[in-house]
Amino acid sequence: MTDLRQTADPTLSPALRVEALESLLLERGLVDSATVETFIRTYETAVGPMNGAKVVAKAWSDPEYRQWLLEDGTAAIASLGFKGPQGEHMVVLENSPTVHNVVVCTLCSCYPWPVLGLPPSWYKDPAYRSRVVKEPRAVLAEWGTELGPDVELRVYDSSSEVRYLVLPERPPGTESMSEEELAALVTRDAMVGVRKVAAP
Ligand SMILES: [Co+2]
Repeated sequence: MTDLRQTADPTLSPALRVEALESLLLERGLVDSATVETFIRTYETAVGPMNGAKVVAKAWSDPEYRQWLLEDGTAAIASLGFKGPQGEHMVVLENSPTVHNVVVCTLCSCYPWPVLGLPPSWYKDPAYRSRVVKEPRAVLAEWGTELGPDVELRVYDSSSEVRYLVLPERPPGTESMSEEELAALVTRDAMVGVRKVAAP
């Protein structure tokens, strides 16, 4: 049997603690392994950054949708079918030539699941979580994102009910591209704000 104390033992790695917690839930019949499997498969295959990319491409192509997205992110995103846990209160942050937004959860790993899937390991890394607040320009530079001194850098902390999605700048040379072609350019990293969307 799994020991409940293992789930809260700070000397164990998060992975081991999660494993202990999962074993415990299974042993006590609180979840069944099929449900856990389905959940993991769903977030690996059906839900991921491809959803957020569709939102961004639509906002780039349709000014009315963009306006709605910035005013009521939750409803505009749900209209494309993307909703569920960790997406109940969505706020969309628009990047521009003068403002660059980047998202973090300083407390843990809050992340907008319906549009980005599960968070990557670097997002959960304590180093990213503390440094992006203290020295955001240095962190972004390490991602290859150099911002001019005239660009205002805003760091958004997800440590509440709100989950953020960055609307990156549309790169030059994409004027004639379809929504589908645009979506293929949009990356997870750009929607968290650590990178820009590269020109094709
Ligand atoms: Co969190």
